[in-house]
Amino acid sequence: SMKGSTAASSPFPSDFLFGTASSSYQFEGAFLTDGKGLNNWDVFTHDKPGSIMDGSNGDIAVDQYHRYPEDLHLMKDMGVNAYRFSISWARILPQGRFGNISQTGVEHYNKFIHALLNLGIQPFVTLTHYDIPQELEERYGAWLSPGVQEDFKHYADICFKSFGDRVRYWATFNEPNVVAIHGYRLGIYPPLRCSGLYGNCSSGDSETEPFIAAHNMILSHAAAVDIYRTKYQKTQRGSIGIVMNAIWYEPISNSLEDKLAAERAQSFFMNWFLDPIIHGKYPKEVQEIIGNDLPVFTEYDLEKLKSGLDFIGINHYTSFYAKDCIFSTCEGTGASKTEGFVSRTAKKDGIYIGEPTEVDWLYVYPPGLEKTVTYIKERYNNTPMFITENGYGQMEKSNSTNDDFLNDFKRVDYMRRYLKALATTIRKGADVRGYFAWSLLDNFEWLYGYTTRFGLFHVDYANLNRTPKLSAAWFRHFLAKHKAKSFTARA
Ligand code: GBH
Repeated sequence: SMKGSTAASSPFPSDFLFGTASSSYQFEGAFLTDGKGLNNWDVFTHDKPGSIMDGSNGDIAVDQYHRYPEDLHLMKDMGVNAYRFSISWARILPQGRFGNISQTGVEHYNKFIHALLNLGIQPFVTLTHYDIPQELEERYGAWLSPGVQEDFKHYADICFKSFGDRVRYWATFNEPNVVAIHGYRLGIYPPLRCSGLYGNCSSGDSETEPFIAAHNMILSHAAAVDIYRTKYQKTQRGSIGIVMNAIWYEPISNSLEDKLAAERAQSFFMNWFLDPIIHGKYPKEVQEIIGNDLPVFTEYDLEKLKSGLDFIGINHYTSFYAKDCIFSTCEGTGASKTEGFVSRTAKKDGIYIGEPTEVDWLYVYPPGLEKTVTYIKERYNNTPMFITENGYGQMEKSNSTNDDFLNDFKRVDYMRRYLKALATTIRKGADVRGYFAWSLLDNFEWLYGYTTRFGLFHVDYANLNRTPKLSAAWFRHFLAKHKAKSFTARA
């Protein structure tokens, strides 16, 4: 039998955070309400509605800006003890550091945080989840310029000062790896920069700009952590980390070449950010392959990077196979230098890595969660981790009815199996401290608009009514069982 626990006890520690995750642009709506400035996603969705599957935008989204009291009660009833959300930078600083703080913006989040704490729900706050003030793009090209580090530091400082007495968990970025790749290599997220075989952008350079943007994001993270450590952490006693998108890459064969390819896939996707922040340097493979196109950290930068982080946030949904494209040819897959000469596929010998879903990038492979956590645990010396997102999406069809969505037994099955895999890694010693389901509600799913639903609660877009799906009831039951068991374990 297991050390320190009984058969009846929960594998999740009693202070484990269980919640749902969200982001400002996908949830809030309230487009220009109370002095909010324009952000990059406002401008993108308004200028290029054809880029979004249903031509929609986040102007109203699910109106959480106004409807949060109802949403907090849904959470409370479900029995969660934490909520992950992001602050809209342009609501706090409509013009970045080139204008004033919006007091109404600050007040909104004060009320919001207060309401969460009143219900015993811990705020887990992300500073930027893809959306940034448009002003920064227009002034100097945002992430492409070192000037952005000053802006991010200024913004972070205001957030720590305004909310830090009540916030225990801060994440600097949500998925900076996705921003760098989608915004500067593929050119499909703002600021839509790319070149060559990657897309048909009018400007950008897919081979160099992703690395410049990433470099400035890494240094912006470091600047924010540095200011938290020097000015706030001693008195506020919170922790600060970063949230990465983490895909499990399974070598497509047992060959050494494919094993190395899977390792390179991690280095070009995740370690690209975590290595500099935790180990003070870019991964060896990235240095070797990108060479002179990889920006270099100065002595001053290296000093700042020593601030590191307190936890790693992991957004994990899916797994893929990785195939080597250095020693073998990968014709037609576009797996070039910029992604480390790895090609990613969902199938091996005609069989999917996990059950495909209605979402074209999402395959159900629960062992991928355990393998990802173990990989991060080993590479980063068991730094505390949170599963900051995990979830299952379903597509709206022309003949869909609300009932098709409410009876979401496939989402229940997904969550049950992924949580079981998480329990296994925790039993084996991984220091994972929380799990956030993506998402509380159906919401604005970026390029997929409102056509893809990830919520535990269904949103009827005709009236914004929220209705629990089977998964909400299941999660509630799961949490009650966990609480009972952790109580037994402590008793
Ligand atoms: C997360 O991104 C986001 O943090 C969250 O805002 C979002 O709503 C949620 O997932 C659900 O999508 O290039 O083949 O990967 C997950 C990472 C990155 C997955 C973009 C979908 C596009 C297809 N996402 N990706 S692919």
